[in-house]
Amino acid sequence: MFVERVGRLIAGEPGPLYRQLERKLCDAIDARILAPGEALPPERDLAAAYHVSRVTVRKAIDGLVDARLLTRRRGAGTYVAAPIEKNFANLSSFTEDMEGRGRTPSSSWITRGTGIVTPEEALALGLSPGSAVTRLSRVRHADGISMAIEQSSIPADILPSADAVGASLYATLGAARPVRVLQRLRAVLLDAEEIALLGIDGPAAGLLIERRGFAASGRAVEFARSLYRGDGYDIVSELGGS
Ligand code: 16G
Repeated sequence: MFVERVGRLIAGEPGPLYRQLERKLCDAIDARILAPGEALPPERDLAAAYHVSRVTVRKAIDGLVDARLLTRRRGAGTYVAAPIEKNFANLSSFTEDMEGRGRTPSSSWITRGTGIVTPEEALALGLSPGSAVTRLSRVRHADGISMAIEQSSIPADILPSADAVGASLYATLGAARPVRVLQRLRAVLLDAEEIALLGIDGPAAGLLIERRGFAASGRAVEFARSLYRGDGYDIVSELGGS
């Protein structure tokens, strides 16, 4: 059925077979015959269905993974890419962002706890040395797919324990959540630990956002490092307008 949807390869057409297969898949993705998020059949099934070698299938898929039209999930196969459109200039939480796009957010904890501020946290949060902060470190998922690694430090008098945080940090902070942020963004190459936490194949690029969030009172309430996977997001912004 897959071959009927995507189209057959034409014998005798010039150029390598993998290019022809790559083009067919690309056209089917463009025309939404293959839907965002849809799983491709395993390589061996595609090779059998198209009467080509697995090497040919792999080369065609590699080209489309490089072009970000397909994504490979370790141990789970190949999927049509479904990047999240994110406006990094807004103040929404990860949970709100995902729910607004009809995706189901979830998180897995890496670490959480309360400790004494590091000099960097003290500076970012305007705290005196020796003050306590609560730290959370989470892998964030959309529909079970890893999207980002997020680390947040919150003054402990605002969030005494990370155990109070359920699905959403900002929901827990309530009226103390940030309403203004200062942030810097930078492209990074993910290290081996980050690749393992996200469960993706390396080498991979990411977008690192460092944020200081201020509550309505003007107080710095969050110092956060969010590492977004490069193939998971399209950055969008609206400029000008009335
Ligand atoms: C966003 C924030 C992050 C915050 C999180 C709270 C950026 C770059 N980062 O991901 O600083 O901790 O939302 O999400 O926007 P939550 O309420 O779902 O836990």
